[in-house]
Amino acid sequence: MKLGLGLYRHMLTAENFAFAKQAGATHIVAHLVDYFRGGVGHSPGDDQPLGSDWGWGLAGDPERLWTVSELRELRAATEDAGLTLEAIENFDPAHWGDILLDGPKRPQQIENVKTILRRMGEVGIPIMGYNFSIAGVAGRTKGRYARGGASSVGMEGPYDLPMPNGLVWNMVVDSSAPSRDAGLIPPVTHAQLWSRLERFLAEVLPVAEAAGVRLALHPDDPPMPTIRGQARLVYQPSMYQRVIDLNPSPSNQLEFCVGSLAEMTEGDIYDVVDQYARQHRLGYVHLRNVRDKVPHYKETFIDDGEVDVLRVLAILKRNRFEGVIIPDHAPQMSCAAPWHAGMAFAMGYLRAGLQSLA
Ligand SMILES: [Mn+2]
Repeated sequence: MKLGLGLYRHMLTAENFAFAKQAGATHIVAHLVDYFRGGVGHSPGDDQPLGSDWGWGLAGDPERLWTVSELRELRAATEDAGLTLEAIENFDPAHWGDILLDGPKRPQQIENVKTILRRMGEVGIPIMGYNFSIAGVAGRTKGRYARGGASSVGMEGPYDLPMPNGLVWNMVVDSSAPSRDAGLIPPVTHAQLWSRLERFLAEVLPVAEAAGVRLALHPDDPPMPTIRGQARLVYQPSMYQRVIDLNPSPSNQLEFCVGSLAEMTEGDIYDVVDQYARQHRLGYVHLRNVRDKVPHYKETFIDDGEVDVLRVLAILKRNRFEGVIIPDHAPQMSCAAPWHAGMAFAMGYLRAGLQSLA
C-alpha cells in the first residue's frame, strides 16, 4: 500500500508537493475543479468547501476541457517533487452536468468525458475519481466537532431544500441562475439515477479501458437517501456492490471512502472493507475517521473516531490492496497553518500504521 495526499486545485503548488513528500507521501491525488471559484462563505485557508444554498462556487468553462499540456505539466510538477500523480478527483460539473441530469447536452458531454479519459491515458494518469450525484457534497456543517475543539465538518440533520436549475453537483453551471428565478430541478428517483450511471458506464468504460484509465466511484457524501430532494446512489454499503455488478470492465472501480461508509446507517465497517477489498476493485482509498451516523455524524481526528483505522489498514493489507491511501479530510488544528497541521497529523498516523504492517 502507498500513502498519498489529496490536494485541491488552489493547493497544487511546488510548496505543497514538497509538504506531501516531507509528510511521507509517494503519490498525489489532484482536484482540477476549483471548488472555491466565485464562491461565497469561504475564508482564505479553508480546505472544506461548504458554500451556501447556491453550492460551492462557479463551475468551470464548459467549452474548455483540461488539456494534454496542462495535465502533462501537473504530472511533471509532481514528479519534480519526487511524487507520482495517481489520480484526478472529480469531473467539472460544467463538463458533465447533463450526464447527471440526463439533460440536452448529454451526448456532447459523453464525448467530453471520453476526451478527458483519452487525455489522461496519453499523459499517464491512471485513475479518474468521480461522484455520480446531482446534489453532490451538500448539507454539511462546520463546527468545533473534533478533539480539543478542532474545526471539522459533519451534519446537524437532513438538508432537503429544493435544488434550483443552474446548479449541478453543488456548483453553479449557469452563472445567471442565482440572480433570477431559475425554477427547480425535478427530483430524480433512485431508479433513474442508477439507470443514468449504467448508461454512462456502458458508454465510457470501453474508452477508459483502451486509454488505460480506471474510473473510481466515490460513495455519497453525506450518505443520505436524499439531499435537496434528489435521490442518492450509494448511501448504504451494500449499494456499492451494485456499482461493481453493473459493468464487469476492469476499469469500473471504487474511490473507496471509509469515512463515508462508516457514516452510513447499515453495515459493519470492517466487513464492508473486507467485502470490497477482496474483489480487488478499489481504485484508491479515502481514509478518515468519524463519530456517529448520518444525519448527525461528525468528522474526527484519524485516531479518535469510531473506526479502528489500524484494523482497516490490516484488512486492506490482508486482501493485498496495493493502491494509494489518502487522508481525505482532516480536522483543522489551531495554529498558523490549520490545514497542513491537520494533514501532517493524519499522514504521520497513517504512515506509522503502514510501517507497523510491513
Ligand atoms: Mn471521501
